[in-house]
Amino acid sequence: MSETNPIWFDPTLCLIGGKWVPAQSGETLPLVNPSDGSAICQIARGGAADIDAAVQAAEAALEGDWGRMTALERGRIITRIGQLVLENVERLAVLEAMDVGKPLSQARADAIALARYCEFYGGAADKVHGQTIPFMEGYTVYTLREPHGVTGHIVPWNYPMQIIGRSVGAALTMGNAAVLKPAEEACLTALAFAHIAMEAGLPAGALNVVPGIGAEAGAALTAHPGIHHISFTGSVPTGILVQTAAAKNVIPVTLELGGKSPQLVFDDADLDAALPFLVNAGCQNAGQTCSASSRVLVQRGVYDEVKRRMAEAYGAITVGPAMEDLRMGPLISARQKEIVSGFLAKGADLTVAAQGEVVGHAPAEGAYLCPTLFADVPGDHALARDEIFGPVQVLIPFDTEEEAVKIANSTDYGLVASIWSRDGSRQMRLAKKLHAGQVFINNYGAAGGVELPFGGVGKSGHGREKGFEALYGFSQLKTVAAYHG
Ligand code: TXE
Repeated sequence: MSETNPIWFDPTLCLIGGKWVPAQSGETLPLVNPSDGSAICQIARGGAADIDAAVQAAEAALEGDWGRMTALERGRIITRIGQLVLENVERLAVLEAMDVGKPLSQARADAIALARYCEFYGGAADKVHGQTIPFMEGYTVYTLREPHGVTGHIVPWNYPMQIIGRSVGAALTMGNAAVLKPAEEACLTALAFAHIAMEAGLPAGALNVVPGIGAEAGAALTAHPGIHHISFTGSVPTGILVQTAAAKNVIPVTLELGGKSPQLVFDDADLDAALPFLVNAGCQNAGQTCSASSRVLVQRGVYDEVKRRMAEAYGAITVGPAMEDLRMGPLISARQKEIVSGFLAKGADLTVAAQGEVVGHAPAEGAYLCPTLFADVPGDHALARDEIFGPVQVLIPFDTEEEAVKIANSTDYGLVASIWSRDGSRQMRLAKKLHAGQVFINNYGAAGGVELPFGGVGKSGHGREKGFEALYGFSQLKTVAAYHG
């Protein structure tokens, strides 16, 4: 690689059993920079043979050094990975900005979050205990937390670093050996992370990375009989395929399938506090966030004011190349732009309250789209119910608390929700009533909190990642009942 090339490793290779090797087919795929449509580099087009080799390498790691390590030793390595990630934040941020199209400062925040996951899980490694269970006279009963074995991780393109941190980080912490299939649209930081992990002393085979197409490498991973657990983040249709494949091998899956997350703004809300969250939760990463708040439900008493202030904020949003670090970058690809444009067309009957602006010098080949705020949207409109996964938010007016809850709970999804109100009783009431895996009161997202269990209900998926809860998900409980008289 040349000195000016930000990719400091050979991106055409897979990591299998501690060695960097090409796909067995010798084939590669192009990675495209969504900011200008240019080719970044080639990546390996992994397939079933590479996945099989990766699973075998993971099995060997479980039989070898990695499987013999104590929790403390694993924790130290994972913490060291976190330290190296922190030392490489800028390099990782540049890769992610180039690959995903997210503004540089958002990519930097993702790299820091990846380090934070490693710190959190590295420190937690020797703090996950079994229990002793009081039982009949003559017995001693206790439980052991054991790894599943080989875990499969299918990661999307929107937050590669954060999703690798929460999923691979937790799986390694519990002593599993991981096979990671990053998204074909964006996999540079997955490869960089693997280089860093090896440098930190992770034993060969504990982490294997096979880039490739979903229907090829991804499907081979989910169907492989040597995989004991799969974590998947992505779309509902692919999640169904993943769960179906896992069912055939009778293995557990964690699915995080996005959402249509609402923010509920009541007449008594602190609007100054709410406004930045209302807009940012919809526009961050160009709306390509699983927990994006694409619906803002506003009580009539403050509806006009919220609409006016959100429209003002939208008018100030500038969109441009990721490296210029404006408020918003391009979408991940021309294909995603087409999907989101299709939704915008479905909103032709709606009122556009405001749009942001794509800077004039943004390359025509980039996947740019103006962020759009729709007002007065009926709760049952397609734009108010379907996941759009782009910079589009809808404003929905409501009169009563009951009506707000009914609209909020009316989609198939249930990932995140927030309540903006000063009424403590209402906060407690609605936190219970809202269908969501996470509810925020007078904030949105709690700054990403790696400590906070995360996952959905309904079509948003099942299982929990992040926090200690993920460590329980990436392990299984063995009960030992000893009779000693
Ligand atoms: O998702 P896919 P895509 C949603 C969002 C977006 C839509 C399409 O609405 O518009 O999905 O995006 C791998 N077996 N989300 O097409 O197909 C694939 O290689 C195994 C929400 O990118 O779900 C990639 O690594 N794996 C979401 C990953 O699955 C397969 C994030 C995600 O791809 C596979 C991304 C198969 N048959 C998209 N087919 C979120 N929850 O944040 C594909 N893959």
